[in-house]
Amino acid sequence: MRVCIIPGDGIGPEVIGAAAQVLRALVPEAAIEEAEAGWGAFERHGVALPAATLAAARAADAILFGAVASPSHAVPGYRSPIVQLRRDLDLYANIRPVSSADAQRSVDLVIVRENTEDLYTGRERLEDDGAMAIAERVITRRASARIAHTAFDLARRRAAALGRPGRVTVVHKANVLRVSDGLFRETVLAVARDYPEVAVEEMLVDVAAMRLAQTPERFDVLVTTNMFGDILSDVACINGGGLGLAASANLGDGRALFEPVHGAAPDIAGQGTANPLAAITCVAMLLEWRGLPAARLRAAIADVLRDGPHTPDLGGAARTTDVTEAVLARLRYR
Ligand code: GGG
Repeated sequence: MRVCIIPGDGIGPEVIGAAAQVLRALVPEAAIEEAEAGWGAFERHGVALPAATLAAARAADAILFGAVASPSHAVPGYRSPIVQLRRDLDLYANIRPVSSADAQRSVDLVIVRENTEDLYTGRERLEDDGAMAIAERVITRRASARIAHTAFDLARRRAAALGRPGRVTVVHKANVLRVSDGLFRETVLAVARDYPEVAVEEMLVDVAAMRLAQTPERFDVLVTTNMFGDILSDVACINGGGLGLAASANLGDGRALFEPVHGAAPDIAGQGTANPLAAITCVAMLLEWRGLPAARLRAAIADVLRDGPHTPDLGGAARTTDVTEAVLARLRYR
C-alpha cells in the first residue's frame, strides 16, 4: 500500500507524525511518502500545492493530510491546497462521523458533506471599484445526486449493521436560497425515492445547528452542501469530545484522503501538546476503507480515551508523544 502523507502547517506535522508511527506499526510494509502543501510550502516554493505533491497524491493508494493554515486575506497566487486537492482528485464526499465520547449519551451520527462545489469553488470577484464583493454559489444536479447516493447508501449500510431503521436528514436553506438549495433539495429528495427503506426528513440549516447542539441523539446520517457541512461538522463534534478527536474521510471513486477535522491551530503549534487522536483515528478510517482490520486500533484509541493520558484539550497535561506512545503500547499488548 502506498500512502502519501501531507503534514501541512501548524500542528499538522505533529499529529501526522503520530499517525504515521501508528500506520507503520500496523502495516510495516506500507510505503509512506511525504509531500508538502500549505502556507509553508507557499513561502518556500511560491505555490501552496506543488505539482509534485499533486502527483504523489494521485499515485498513492490513500492520502493522510494534516492541516493547513491559509491566510484570511487575499494573497496573490495562493489557493487553499485542501480545497484544491478535493476538487482536483474529485474527492466529492466528505464523511464526518461523530459518536459520543461519554457513555451517558448515545450520539452516533455521520455528516455527509458535498465536497467539490458551493461557495468553495472560489468564484469571487470585486465590482463597483472594490465597493462590492460577489461570490458565486455553484450547486449542480450531478454533484447533489452523487452525494445523495453516498448518504443513502451509508444510511442503508448503517441500518443493516446496527439492526435498526436508517434515516437521512437533508439539510438546506431552500426557503431563502430557492434556486441553489432548491436544486440540491429537489435532487436529494428524488434520489431518496430509490431507498424506500431509509426514512428521509428535511431540516433548515439553522434548525439543524440548534438540534445538533441540543438533541444530537436524534440524528443518523445528515447530508448537506459544502459550506453548511463544514460548519455543522464542527458543531457536531462537540458531542464526540471536541475537535481533537474528530476524524474525516474525503472519498472519491477509488480514491481517499483522510484528515483530522481540526485545522493548523497556530496557537499551540510547536509546543508538542496537540491531541494526535483525531489523526490516529484517520488511520483507522484509512485501514477500514482499504478493507484492512482496524478493530485493534479502534480499541486502543478507546482505551487511551478512557484511561489517559490526555492532552490539554481533554483536561490533561500529556504531550502528543505520550498519547501516541500509549496507543502504540496498547497495540503491542493487544
Ligand atoms: N485538517 C483540516 C484543516 O486543515 N482544516 C482547516 C482548513 O480546512 N483550512 C482551509 C485552509 O486553510 O485552506
